[in-house]
Amino acid sequence: MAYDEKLIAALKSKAKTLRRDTIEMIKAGGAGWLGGSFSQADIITALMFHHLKHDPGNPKWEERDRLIVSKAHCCETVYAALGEAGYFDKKEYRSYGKFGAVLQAHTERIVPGIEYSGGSLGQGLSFALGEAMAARIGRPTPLYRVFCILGDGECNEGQVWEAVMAAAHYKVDNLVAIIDHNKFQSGSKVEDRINLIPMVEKWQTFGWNAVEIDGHNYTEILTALENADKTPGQPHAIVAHTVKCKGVPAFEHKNLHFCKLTDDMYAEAMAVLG
Ligand SMILES: Cc1ncc(C[n+]2csc(CCOP(=O)(O)OP(=O)(O)O)c2C)c(N)n1
Repeated sequence: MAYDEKLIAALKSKAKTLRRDTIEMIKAGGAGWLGGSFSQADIITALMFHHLKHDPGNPKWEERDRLIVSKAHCCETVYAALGEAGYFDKKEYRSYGKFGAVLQAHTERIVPGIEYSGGSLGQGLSFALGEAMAARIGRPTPLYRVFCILGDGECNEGQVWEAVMAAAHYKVDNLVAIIDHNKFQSGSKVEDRINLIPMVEKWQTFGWNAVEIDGHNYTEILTALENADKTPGQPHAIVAHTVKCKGVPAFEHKNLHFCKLTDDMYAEAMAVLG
């Protein structure tokens, strides 16, 4: 599908802002989830600033699409998107991770716009499935769509595959799972743990309409999201190939999972994002 160049340029610019604000939060908090926040930044941007139906002035609007970030440790780019969209004042970034602050190091529903309090991996897809099924009760068409971002390492955890089976069985077609396939989890490569690669075939075998894309290419992200809307009768999985730490070349492909930000790293990042 072809998209307006101005739209793509605007989304790229937003993603740069999200990555820059993520760095500012991690600097303020002393440490943070750099790698997985940066790998999902383009997906979050495409959802929040183009695809989702939502209203920052009315975060609890009943008809809003739900964004469930199951890899809830990667909170900084989510906060950055919400702050940028106007859900809360960006000055909250300065207290990120501090005792008593609203913005903590895993997403919590206390924050306007956050749908899911997480931290224990492997549970968000079940939560998302419940939300998606609720949107269908007593209605010919669902009241809203539900998007769930999972980590690839997370797919080793918890209830992920129970939710996958149930969603296919009940043909929950207003549910879209997006797997941030950055090939790393906390301490190692995903393939060196319980290997789920190749990933897309597994979701297909379980009955999902599953595709794989480049998770940093906006044309591919937007096309996959639109195609999900046009394909009824099955839940949808988008396996997004991403790069951990994408956005600052010196960091890319490194497993900066939960890390401190040295002054040198801050300067390196700001030279690209500032
Ligand atoms: C149930 C559970 N087990 C272990 C952890 C510790 N943990 C935090 S992040 C992480 C790795 C997650 O890897 P992935 O889902 O690939 O995330 P990403 O690389 O995108 O940050 C682990 C194991 C956890 N939060 N929850």
